[in-house]
Amino acid sequence: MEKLIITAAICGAEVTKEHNPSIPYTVEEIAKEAYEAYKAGASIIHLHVREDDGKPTQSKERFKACMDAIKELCPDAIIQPSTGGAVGMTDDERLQPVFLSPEMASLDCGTCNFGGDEIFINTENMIINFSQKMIEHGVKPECEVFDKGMIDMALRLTKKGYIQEPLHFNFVLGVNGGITATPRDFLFMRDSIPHDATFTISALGRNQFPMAAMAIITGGHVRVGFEDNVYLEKGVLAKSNGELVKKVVRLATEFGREIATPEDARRILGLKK
Ligand code: KMH
Ligand code: ZN
Repeated sequence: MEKLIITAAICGAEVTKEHNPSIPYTVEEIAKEAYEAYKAGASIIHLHVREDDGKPTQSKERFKACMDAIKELCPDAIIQPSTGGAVGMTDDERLQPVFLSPEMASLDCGTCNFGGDEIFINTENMIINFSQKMIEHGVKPECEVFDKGMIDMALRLTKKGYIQEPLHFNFVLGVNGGITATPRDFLFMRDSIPHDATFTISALGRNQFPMAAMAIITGGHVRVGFEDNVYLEKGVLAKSNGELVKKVVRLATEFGREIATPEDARRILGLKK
């Protein structure tokens, strides 16, 4: 089996210091959390950024400041900015980090309910536009799929030439409005992507580690981090993203799966640095 790529989603847009005081907001806090995750074994940093007061932003300048600070501490880490941002942001707002030509970025492949009255909007034309901007700037998309229909959307747009291969999917499981974080639904997703595509599992809340184990034993890759889960175990808040990454490394080691370095991850994902 290929080595295991661990992505750390260190910050997200929805969780706050009220959920866990270690959620990073400032440039320094974000760089430190990225470093803790990287040191523990993460090769990809999925990045959202915040204002100093915690408000989510997609500002190009703020992304540049955070990416520069992360690169100082983690010189070879793959930085993957979010183009999802936060619910309610405009397309132009969300697209800003793509213009910094990062190696990767998230590409959300469909609209879904996002809990309460929230709707995370990603129309077909938006996906085409975001993907085209990524192609123009040499950015590999991580196709974020919250439900099976989003895989079909990504495959259809790939066939039409709007999304470039090789495809890499992130199965985001357990969003309040998306597919559940269960082995059955994961296998349905896994069996719906082409054999030569790679995939990562991001499962929300208490399902993060059980589903990480599913990814480890089925040849997938794993995303952990505060964006998806703030607990190390039931009732115990994680002190850092590094603790969450270390737990995945322990699981992978038990199952005999080696951890990918950033260089390994670039090879596995077909990234050209
Ligand atoms: N914050 C969510 C609304 C992504 O990073 O591309 C969207 C999200 C997905 O987190
Ligand atoms: Zn995200």
